[in-house]
Amino acid sequence: MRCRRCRAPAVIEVRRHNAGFCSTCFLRHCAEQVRRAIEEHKMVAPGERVLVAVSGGKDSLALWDLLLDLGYQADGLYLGLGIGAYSDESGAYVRTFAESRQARLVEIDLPSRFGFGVPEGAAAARRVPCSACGLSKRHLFNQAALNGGYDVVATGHNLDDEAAVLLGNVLRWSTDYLGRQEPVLPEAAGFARKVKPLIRLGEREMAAYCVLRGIDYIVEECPMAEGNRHLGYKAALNLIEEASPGSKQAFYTGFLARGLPHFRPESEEDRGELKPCTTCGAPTPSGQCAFCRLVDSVAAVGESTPVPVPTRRRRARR
Ligand code: Q46
Ligand code: ZN
Repeated sequence: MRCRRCRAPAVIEVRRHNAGFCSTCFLRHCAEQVRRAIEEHKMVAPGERVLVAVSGGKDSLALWDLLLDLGYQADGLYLGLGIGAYSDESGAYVRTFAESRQARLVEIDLPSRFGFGVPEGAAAARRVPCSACGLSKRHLFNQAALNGGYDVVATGHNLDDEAAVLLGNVLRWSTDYLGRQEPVLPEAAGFARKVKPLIRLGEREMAAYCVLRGIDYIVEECPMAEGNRHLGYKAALNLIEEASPGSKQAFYTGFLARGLPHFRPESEEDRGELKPCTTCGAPTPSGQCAFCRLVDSVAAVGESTPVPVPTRRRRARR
C-alpha cells in the first residue's frame, strides 16, 4: 500500500478513509484533523490559554503534543487519582513528556490534597469507582482552569470514546445526556469551556501517532475500569466497524448534525438554576456540590482506610 498523499510506502492504513499514509503524511493528517475540529466547532480562539487534562495515556499526551505543535498556549494538568501503581506510572509518563517538550505541567494529587484516592472515595460514598473518579475530575479540572486563568479545558476523548458514549446513551434513550453530548461545552458563570479536539481521530490512530512521535504512554487499562459499560460498547462498535469501515464516524458525526439539535432544547430546559456550593463556592443545584459531599463522606468514615486496587489488565490490542 502507498501513501495517499505522497505515494511513498504506507506505514498505516486508515480504513475509515480508505487510505494509507507514510509516517510524515500521517502525522500531518492527525494535525489537520485536530485543526479542523477546533475550527469547525470554534473550540479555541487565537491567543486563548488551554489547559490539557493529561492522564499519561496515548490520547491525552498526543493531544497535548498536537496542540503545542499547532502553536497553542497549552499547559498540562495531571490529576493523581491514588490508584496504586497505575497512578504512579501514569504520572511518571506525563512528567517525562512535559520535560521533553519543556511544557508547563500543573499537578493535583487527590490523596495528598484531599486525603483519599478514587478507591477509598468510591467505597466511602458507595459509588462505583468511575463515578467517584469522573465527578472528581470534572470538579478539579474546572477549578484548576478557573484558578489558573485558563480559557478552556481540553480533554483527549477520541472518536471511539464519543461513539461508545453515544451508543450507551442511545441504548437507554438518555435524552438529557444526548442533549449535552457536545464536542464543546461553552463557558458559563463558574464553568470554563470544555472541548474535545480529538473527535475526528480514532483510538488506533492515536496509538500510531504516539509510536511515530516517540511518545511513551501507559498502555495498561486503569485497574478500576472493570465493569465499565463503555468497554463493551467499544467492542460492539469495533465489530460493526470491521464489517463496515466508516460506520463509527458516520454514527457520531450524523448524530452531531441531525440528532443533537433535537435533544438540546430538552437538556437546556432541565438545567435548573445553580447556586454556589456552601463549602467551596462551585455552582451546584443546591447545598453542597457532589465533590464536597464526596470529601465529606470519606471524612465521615474516619481515617481513609486503603482499599485494595485490583490487579491490572493489559489493554487489548487490536
Ligand atoms: S481513570 Fe477513573 Fe477512568 Fe479509572 S476509575 Fe474509571 S474513570 S477507568 S477514564
Ligand atoms: Zn463544593
